[in-house]
Amino acid sequence: MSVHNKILAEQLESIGTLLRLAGENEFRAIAFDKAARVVETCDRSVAQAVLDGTYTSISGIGPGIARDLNAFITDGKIPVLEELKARIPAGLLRWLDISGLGPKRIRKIHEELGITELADLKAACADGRVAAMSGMGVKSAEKILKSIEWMEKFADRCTLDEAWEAVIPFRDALAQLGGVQEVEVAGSLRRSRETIGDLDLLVSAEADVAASILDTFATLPEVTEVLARGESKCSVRTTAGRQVDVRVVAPEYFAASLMYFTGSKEHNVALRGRARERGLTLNEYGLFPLDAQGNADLANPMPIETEADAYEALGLGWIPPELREDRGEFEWIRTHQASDLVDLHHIKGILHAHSTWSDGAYSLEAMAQACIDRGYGYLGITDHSKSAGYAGGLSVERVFAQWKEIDALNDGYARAGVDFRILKGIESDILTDGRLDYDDDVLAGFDFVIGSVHNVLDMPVDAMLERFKRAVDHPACRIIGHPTGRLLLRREGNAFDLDALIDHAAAAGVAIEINASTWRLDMDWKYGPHARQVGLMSSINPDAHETDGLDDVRYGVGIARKAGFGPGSILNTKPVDELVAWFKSR
Ligand code: DGT
Ligand code: CA
Ligand code: CA
Ligand code: ZN
Repeated sequence: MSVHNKILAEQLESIGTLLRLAGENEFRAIAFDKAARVVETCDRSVAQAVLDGTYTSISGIGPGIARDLNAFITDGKIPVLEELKARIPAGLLRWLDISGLGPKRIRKIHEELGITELADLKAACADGRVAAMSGMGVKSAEKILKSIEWMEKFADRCTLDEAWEAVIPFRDALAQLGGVQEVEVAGSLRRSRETIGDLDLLVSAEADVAASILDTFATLPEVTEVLARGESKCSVRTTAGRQVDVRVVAPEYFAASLMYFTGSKEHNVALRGRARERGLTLNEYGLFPLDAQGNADLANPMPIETEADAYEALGLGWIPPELREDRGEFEWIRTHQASDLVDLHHIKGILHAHSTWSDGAYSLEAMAQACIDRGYGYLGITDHSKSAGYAGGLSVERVFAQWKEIDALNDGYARAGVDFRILKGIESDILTDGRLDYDDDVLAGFDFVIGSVHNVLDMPVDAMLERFKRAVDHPACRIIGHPTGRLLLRREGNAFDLDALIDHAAAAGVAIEINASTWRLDMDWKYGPHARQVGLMSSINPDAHETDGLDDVRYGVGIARKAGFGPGSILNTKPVDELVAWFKSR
């Protein structure tokens, strides 16, 4: 139970910072700063002193600070800090990461300009509002803007598509080098997490070529900085701001290493536990028996040539990387196998896409052609509904006009013998009271309706749940779009009880999409086990606003696999006739 002094000092420092950000008494903030410095420079364990009461002999730590530290040591949380975090808008807390902008100036800008989001601060720096404030000026505004851009570029996490884009040149370059037997992406990217920190690559090669492989790696054109270099590993920063870690391991260790560096840490901990139960020990080099003294018998490794061998030796089937989060996969694999999960080749068509009829960049015909080119059998076009004025939402007249165009295009496909169909869909706003955006007779004319919340996202959670439930109860509603409204790395979604909505939707026979846009990936995969338990249908929807956006389906598939969904739970694995029958079945 020993918490390092530095960690305690950081907690106290945070309290001081947040007190200033909240506009509290400056002397109180100073007291926490001082205590932080005392703790950091103390030459004995402050945690120990707090626990055994001897802290009274450390000057600068009074009973109040001791109580706070004790709370952190025993509970991991300090009430005053939690209270401050809850009280200060989340947007402002992000501003603290802007280098060169302290809590006092943040507070001043926040109060004078009435803004809390990073994007708003950026705008205010760009349009002169920050520069016009007393004590700021053009130079300060420019500096803040630079820092924000820097922070965004080098933010320590990125979206899935950005991560793949960053890692592919490295993977492909490594694969071509002499002596390289295999290259695999490991880490969170292999697990298809919704956001990615650093990128992990694993190379199988003999030790004598490791140095030359790493030399090439470190000098690839995408590298701007070498962060660390060792005999068998190297970390670099890419020109796009991503960190890439590569490790070279001997072929005989590759399978065990791949398992280890795929993670997650939690999954690995559970695996090591299973190994121990079987008198074995698992590490990044392999699986070894334990001798009578409980030490690893490194001279006698278990034969592990593939990940599947290792899982088998631990009494398990091969667990797909997406499931390796220690969230039920060890149970799952007892009654399932990897091939039970939905895969990209199961996807038969596209639902949820936009055209120039509303805010899309391509004509309906071009979007349909892009689907045909990708081998899909249908496109359920879902432009925005009439209330979405900002996104060119369709008036009733324009809905009818679009239907005409759809009929004409479908006639054309039929005449030309193209096995493809456009379905008449709409992404209907769910109004604040839960109504859909057209009269019932108009809604009944669509092949399917997606109900999405696009405004007043911050309503109280109970009201938000009711709003969604009412939309689900409308007989025309077939799919709920991006339920929480989150934008990854940008804004939190509404924290209403999504499990309750899942129950409600499953009972009503309404699907909840997995929005495959890498900014959304909403609903989140963590709801998968509950959704499967109650028989919810989902749909992997690209929400494409341009033809390239259709390819986001692959990220949605990764998230659906993480959620544990099989093809039978995903609407757009159905051929068009079955799908249309499902839409009509309500
Ligand atoms: P990220 O990078 O935050 O998106 O998440 P991961 O899971 O890629 O984490 P990362 O890059 O720190 O580590 C890659 C994998 O290595 C991780 O999933 C599990 C494995 N691993 C196991 N133990 C350790 C450890 O003590 N340190 C590190 N760095 N990795 C470990
Ligand atoms: Ca990583
Ligand atoms: Ca890493
Ligand atoms: Zn939407």
